[in-house]
Amino acid sequence: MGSPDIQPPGDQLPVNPAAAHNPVADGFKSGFVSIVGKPNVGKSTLMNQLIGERLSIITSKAQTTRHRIMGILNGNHNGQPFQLVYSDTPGIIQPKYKLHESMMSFVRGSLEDADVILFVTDIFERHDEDDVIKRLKYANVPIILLINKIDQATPEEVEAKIAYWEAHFEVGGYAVLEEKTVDPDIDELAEEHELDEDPTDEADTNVPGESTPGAPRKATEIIPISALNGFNLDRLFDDIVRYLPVHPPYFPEDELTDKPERFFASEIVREKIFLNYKKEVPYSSEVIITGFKDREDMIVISAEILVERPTQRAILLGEKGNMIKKTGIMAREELERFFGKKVFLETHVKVEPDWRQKERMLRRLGYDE
Ligand SMILES: Nc1nc2c(ncn2[C@@H]2O[C@H](COP(=O)(O)OP(=O)(O)OP(=O)(O)O)[C@@H](O)[C@H]2O)c(=O)[nH]1
Ligand SMILES: [Mg+2]
Repeated sequence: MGSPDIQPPGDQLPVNPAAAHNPVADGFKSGFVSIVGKPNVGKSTLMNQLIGERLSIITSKAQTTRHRIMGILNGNHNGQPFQLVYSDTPGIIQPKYKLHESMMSFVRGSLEDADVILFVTDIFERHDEDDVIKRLKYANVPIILLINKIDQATPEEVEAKIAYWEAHFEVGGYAVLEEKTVDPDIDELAEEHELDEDPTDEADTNVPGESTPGAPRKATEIIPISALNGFNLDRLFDDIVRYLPVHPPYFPEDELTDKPERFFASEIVREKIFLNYKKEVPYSSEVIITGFKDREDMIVISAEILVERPTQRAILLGEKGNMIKKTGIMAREELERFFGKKVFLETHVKVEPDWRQKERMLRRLGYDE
């Protein structure tokens, strides 16, 4: 997951200087930084780079992230003690399943909490970000517009994209628009187009982008970045800390994330499914950790993989179980890196028809906010 220099959670936590003195009196800064945008633009890659940990899974397929995942960073920037609470979020799409509705509610929650918004765009993306812009409409906090993946672009292409955004998203300072709130009916406002690569979705995609009527479009600035190579992330970090409000820390200094170890175990197995299977199989799969025993010598993990149809189960298993075996080995290796410990992983594949549409099932899988 993410950058190669990742250590198990907790190993690299910087010391929180606030612990030593009164955080408020010292002008301690703390706040929520929400990373939003279309699917596949590099949100998870960016969060992992910004916190220096592989918290979020990353694949080349759209809709990899299904949850809001917080990554917490404590530190001291040029004498300024801070705690940053990043939120990686699912890419914004037009919901087709109850699963998608939950995913979009995670985006909404993260925008409601945000003190700073990172609006991530992809240098090669067609101009269809209007549904993201609609969600930013009522955000009364600094918005930093990021043009990602510029490692693949020429300077001219970067200039052209900056000019495009300057024409389509007002830049400079940030306006106090209204009360900091998100439109409760925002889902109904969402555009009909999306960047959805799930082939089981029947909707037509990418209805040509129309302009958003009456939406205030203000960004504090536009920064071209490469989340993958770390280009311009220092500059971005300076700005994030600058815009953070003075506030005591929200989380204890030794907390790295809001999610438990089991969550990361299930995400790692899911990532390997996204990497090893094509078409609808990754999108129809979900992973439940049914057992997690942290023993002295190793962690023993049992994972149940849900699919929607018997044919998908057959694909997941592969001939003589060779595909699930390969996936299991890849997952185990990654789990051992992540937890810094030997792992024994057993997997079961189970058919759960239409789990993406079943509210009770989704609740059990953690898709409620
Ligand atoms: N060349 C290049 N590729 C990048 C960069 N950032 C991300 N990627 C790639 O883009 C793909 C998607 O990255 P993710 O971080 O999973 O994107 P995401 O926005 O979190 O995607 P969803 O979770 O599906 O919404 C992966 O193949 C990444 O390696 C970048 O700066 N440069
Ligand atoms: Mg992601």
